Amino acid sequence: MDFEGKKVLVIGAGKSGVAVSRFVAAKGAQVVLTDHKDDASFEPPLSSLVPPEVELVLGRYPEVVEGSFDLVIVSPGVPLTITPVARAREFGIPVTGELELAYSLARAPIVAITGTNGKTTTTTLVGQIFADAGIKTLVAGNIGKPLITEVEKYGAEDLIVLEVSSFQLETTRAFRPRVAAILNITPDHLDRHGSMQGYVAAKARIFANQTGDDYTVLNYDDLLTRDLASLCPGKVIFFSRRHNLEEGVILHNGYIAVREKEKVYPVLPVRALRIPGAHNLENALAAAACAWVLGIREAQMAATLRHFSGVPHRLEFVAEINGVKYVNDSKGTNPEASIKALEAYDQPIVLLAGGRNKGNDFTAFARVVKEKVRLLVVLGECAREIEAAARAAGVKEIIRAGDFQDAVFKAHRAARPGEIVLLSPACASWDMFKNYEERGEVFKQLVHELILREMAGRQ
Ligand code: UMA
Repeated sequence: MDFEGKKVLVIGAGKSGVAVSRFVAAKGAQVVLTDHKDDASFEPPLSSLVPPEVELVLGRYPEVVEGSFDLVIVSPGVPLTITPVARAREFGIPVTGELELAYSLARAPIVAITGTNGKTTTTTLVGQIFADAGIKTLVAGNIGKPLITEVEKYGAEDLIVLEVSSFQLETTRAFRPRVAAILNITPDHLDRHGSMQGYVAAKARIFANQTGDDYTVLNYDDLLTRDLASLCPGKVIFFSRRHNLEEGVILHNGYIAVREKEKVYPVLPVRALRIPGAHNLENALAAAACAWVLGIREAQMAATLRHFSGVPHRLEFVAEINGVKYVNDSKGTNPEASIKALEAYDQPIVLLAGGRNKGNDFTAFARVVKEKVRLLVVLGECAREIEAAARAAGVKEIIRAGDFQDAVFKAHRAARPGEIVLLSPACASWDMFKNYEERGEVFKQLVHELILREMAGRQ
């Protein structure tokens, strides 16, 4: 693609928009980067992130008229219904996304992973399997690193493992991964996609351009995902936690195993996995399927699966103090995510929950708390709301914390050997922290402080 002298409008000045603006500007395009937020909302200032030749139009969108731009690149979080996109389409100006643009420059084969839940863990795991197998591997996409930033550094012998979202898939045209995986589909982002049908259709774009030489990995246990098999142009590889499929990645005599009709290749005992919970087992099965179709053998996969301990802030094991395990699930920013976290454990839990409610209802969450939690420590802006929901569900042991440190220390004092102290707030962090990452980091620091105190106490 020749960008020299081309007029390019980039909409949305987040990670994706900044990366793509820098890229096309470096290729000689005249770039306008626009965002509906004004200049003061950007920290650090946008001017420090993009070269001076990128024109910034902030707090409003520039007018799009015939001939004003040669190309419009829309950030994933920007709905395609906004005026400048509609105008561009009216005037026949091509509209694309960062993923599609980066894809057109990719020389390495791509493994692309989507799904409502588990994308980040599975993408990280697949990337790790290939990296451990000695293949130069780029892990990028929705995971937080726009593909465009490094796509050109990877050649035909290397591999790209991409987390892709329904938002990114909406603007794809030619995107054709060698392996496409859909982990599961449950209602999400329906405000953007209009309906469940729209959401599934966006997800299905991941395999739309595949051919018979490519592979599509699908979750057999998830009916919506299973049913997509009939639409796949590529070879379908199912994974299943519940069914003993004749072909696919399954559970066999307590092992994760690849089955090809009567041949079964055991990979690793399920109990050797370090990532907890049924949903993580599905992530591991999916990862094994992606690796297998590209020639990774059982022993190589097992070596990675055995050591993989997940991604930061998601059921992240922090430490064990006096027989109590501390787990950071700061990424649990909504009730559904925290329900999954609670369901991942069989041991009694001391749960730290609360923060800023993003408009969610805590009733279903409170029911799972009743079942799984021995002691609930509530904190943050919506502490009372969570407490009320928990009491209504019959939870008796609840304590309120003054601040975040108080919550961690109270949990520590109350926890008994064999229990898990779990930070999974079911809320956003913004009442106390910049983001969930910061909240998780502070949790880990406090746990380490507790370890030091325990050690000092023993001396
Ligand atoms: N904006 C507008 N107009 C709008 C909407 C947004 O100008 O109508 C502006 C916002 O003011 C903001 C910018 O657009 O400044 C944000 O763009 P963005 O939402 O696309 O966010 P990025 O920072 O570019 O991050 C995106 C992905 N975000 C979304 O899809 C919402 C990141 O995924 C991804 O890591 C990053 O590109 C790199 O590829 C995050 C995400 O939440 C993790 N993804 C969703 C999910 O996983 O469920 C889809």
